[in-house]
Order: sequence, then structure tokens, then C-alpha cells
Amino acid sequence: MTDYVPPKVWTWDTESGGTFASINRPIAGATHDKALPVGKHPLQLYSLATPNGQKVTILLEELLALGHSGAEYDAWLIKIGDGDQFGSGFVEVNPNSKIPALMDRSGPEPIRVFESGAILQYLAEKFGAFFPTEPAARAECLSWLFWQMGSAPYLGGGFGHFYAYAPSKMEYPINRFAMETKRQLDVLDKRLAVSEYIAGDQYTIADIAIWPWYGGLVKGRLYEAAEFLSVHEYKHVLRWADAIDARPAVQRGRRVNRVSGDAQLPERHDASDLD
Ligand SMILES: N[C@@H](CCC(=O)N[C@@H](CS)C(=O)NCC(=O)O)C(=O)O
Repeated sequence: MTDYVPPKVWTWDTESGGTFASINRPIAGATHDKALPVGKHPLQLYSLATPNGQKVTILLEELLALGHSGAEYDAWLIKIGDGDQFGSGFVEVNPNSKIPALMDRSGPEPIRVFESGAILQYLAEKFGAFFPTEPAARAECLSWLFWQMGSAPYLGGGFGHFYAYAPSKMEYPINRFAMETKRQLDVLDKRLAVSEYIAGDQYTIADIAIWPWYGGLVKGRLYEAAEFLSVHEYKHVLRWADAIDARPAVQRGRRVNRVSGDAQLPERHDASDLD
């Protein structure tokens, strides 16, 4: 391993290589003018079927399955590899230039919501579903929801980045983030040993937030890392992941804005698009 000596002041003058080098920049804001399309439904989602994107489409499909027709939505594709997240219209919905981003056009003025955890909480409150009302259960649900928002960057931005996307395999960051990822899986495993779902005996937005990441990991869908991380050790996480995987709304939500692998569905504008 060659040691890197940081200069006194960091400057953005080198291509770092790796999968995301061409899209990541140290500057916020729009790079080009581009209005976002608006469809016919109350909710307009601008997203991609990454784990963060799937959280929202799974919740929307679950709400529709419960009969909340106000959760009808258009899901527009944001190609982050092409820089769509830096278009002026997208930046107006999410100044942080990351999917998912939601516009609620059901009221007199459109309401923007960004950050997947905020979108889940907003929708769960709006429809009064998948979010317990009893204070202790609600606190548990929020605690796990925020746990996910704080933990997933170690899994995705840390472990996934260095294990799967960095231009070369480096032992130090892979070790560090593999250890943290396994610790997080053990946190979930111990919780799910004593609780059917993450926040208790009800399926909530905490499950919907955590499943695409940690459920995906133990199901071997992320970073081709199932063997490396010995995911078979986390039996309770696997039991929970399989139970959620079997839900029809989850199977529908996972497909929306998918542009690789099987059963692709780049955009969703009608329930029948998924049938
Ligand atoms: N904390 C954010 C993270 C969103 C995020 O990282 N989105 C990624 C895709 S999963 C993205 O849009 N990346 C584009 C980029 O980094 O330019 C959330 O949960 O909504």
C-alpha cells in the first residue's frame, strides 16, 4: 500500500476513477436547465430503483394495495449515471441532487419532499398507514427509521463503494466497512430474534426503509457480497427478508424505475404498467 500525503488544501483537479467518478462533483446546484415532466397523478416521483429509490415505490405500492387511491403516482426515471440529478428542475425538488425526490401536487400548492426517510414519514403520516400511532411503538418505528438513514451510508458509501466500485481493491477501507456492515447486520439479527418486524409486531416504514438495503444484502442482491460477508449467519434477518420479499406490493415496488436486470420498468404511470 502506498501512503498518500494529503496536500495542504484539497483541490478538485484529478479524476479519481471508479464507477461514480464522472458524476460526483464537489459543487452543489444545477449544471443545466431541464424542467421535470409532470404526469396526471397527485404524486410525482423522480427516482431510480436503487435501494433508496425502492423504499418509496414499495411504500406507494403498499398504500395502493391498502386502497389509498390518493397514493397514485407517476414515477419518472432519473438517470444518475447521465447526470439527470443536476438538471435545474430536479435541483428545485432536491437541492442535494440525489434520488428519490417527490412532489405532492394533491393540494393547492405543490409540496416538495426529499431524503427517502422524510418521504416515507411524510407519506405514512399523510395516509395514516405503516406508522404506529401509539407513542412507544411510534418512537420505536422512528428510531429504526433514523437508524437506517444513518447506517446505510456505511453499507453503500463505505462497504459497497470500496468492495464493488472503487478503481482498485484496498484492504484498509474494505476491512473497516466490512466490519461495520457485519456489526449492523448483527444489530438487526438480534432485534429480529425477539421481534417479528423491526419496530414490533407490525410491518412499518422502518421495515420498508431497511429491507431494500439489508434485506437485499442477505438475499445476495447487493455488491455480490453475500459469501464475503457470510450472510447465512444472520438467520433472523433472512427470515424477515424472505417474509417481506413475499409481499406482492414489495415485488411491484422493487420493479418501478428499474433499468437493469430482469423485469425492467423505467417509468410507471398506471397500476397496469406493473401487471
Ligand atoms: N440520504 C439520501 C441518499 C440518496 C442517495 O444517495 N441517492 C443516490 C442513489 S441511491 C443518488 O442519487 N446518487 C447520485 C449522485 O450521488 O450523484 C436518501 O436516503 O434519500
